[in-house]
Amino acid sequence: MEDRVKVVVTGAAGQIGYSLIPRLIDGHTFKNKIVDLELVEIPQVVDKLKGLVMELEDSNFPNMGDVNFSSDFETAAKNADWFLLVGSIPRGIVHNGKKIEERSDLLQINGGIFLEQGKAIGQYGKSNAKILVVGNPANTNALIGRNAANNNSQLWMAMTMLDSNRAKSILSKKLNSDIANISRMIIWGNHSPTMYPDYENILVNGASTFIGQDAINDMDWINNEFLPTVQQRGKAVIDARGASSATSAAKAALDTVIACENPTALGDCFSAAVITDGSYDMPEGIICGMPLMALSDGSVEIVKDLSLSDFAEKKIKISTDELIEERSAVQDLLK
Ligand code: NAX
Repeated sequence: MEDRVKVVVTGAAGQIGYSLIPRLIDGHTFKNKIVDLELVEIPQVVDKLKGLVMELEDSNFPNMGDVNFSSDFETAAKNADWFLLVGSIPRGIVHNGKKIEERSDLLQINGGIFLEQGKAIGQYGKSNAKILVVGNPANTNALIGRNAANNNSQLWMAMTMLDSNRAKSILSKKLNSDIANISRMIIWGNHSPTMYPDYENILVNGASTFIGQDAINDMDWINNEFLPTVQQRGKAVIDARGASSATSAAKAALDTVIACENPTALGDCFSAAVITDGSYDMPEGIICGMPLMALSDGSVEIVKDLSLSDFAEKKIKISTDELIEERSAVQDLLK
């Protein structure tokens, strides 16, 4: 194996990190590539990563390359191909003597982290680096990071694959179909309870004429079960588990990497939030969940030829309005 890929993971000592990092080097996510890992944590917990590195060594993963851990993001960022930005400060934590409950406080504190990381990525990351923001509020963190990076050849994404996987799982049960048979599952908007999981554009069994709307034909179920269940699933997991989604979030991050690394099948697309460019009449300059496709040259583009019903447009507007509000709350970090 000659090809190498360098991957930076922040929040590496957190619960998503523990599930995510081993699977970056198991040969499945990056096929036939040696994976060099840069694991980044805040200074207070960085030493814990020594234990994780010991476990990685003890696991004999076939694609493991060099593994470093540190709290120095700039050094870690040098020549990296991928950035999985998982680290952030969760709601409820006491930060500088204040309990962080408000979304506006969360936006400001995490925005500060993404400002610094964005600058380093723009300056030191590879020119074609791909960045996946997992840490919440993911869309607006990605907007701040992308703006600070000021490097348009890099691709900034916020993760909506978990929402897309959740939606596929629920639809597959409703349609009595294998998950593998459901494609083109798009999450529009913000990774928040306002997101819009687009059941109308799904393909079932790859048949392009058999779209979700015809297949489901049950608006009561859409409005009262499907949409709220997908939108509130993160909270439901917290209520049931006493901790936020971790293994499913890690799987979704890996799914996003795999979706970007391999050309998308004709007619399909995958979900992530990227900077809007005016397509589908979305307001420009927000990081919004969109349908994406990976091309054989490694680039990723917005799929532009889908149609949206009036119902979908109304729902998506609620979410893009929220993204515009979030952007206003962090204006000072976007200069
Ligand atoms: P944890 O609290 O277990 O881990 C987060 C880790 O990030 C901690 O170890 C912390 O020390 C580290 N960290 C904080 N600031 C950092 C910085 N500046 N540089 C490097 N590391 C830093 O959280 P976990 O459960 O792993 O979740 C991580 C993030 O993912 C949270 O923001 C969470 O809200 C978000 N999620 C996003 C999802 C999505 O679909 N986009 C779903 C799952 C998850 O809720």
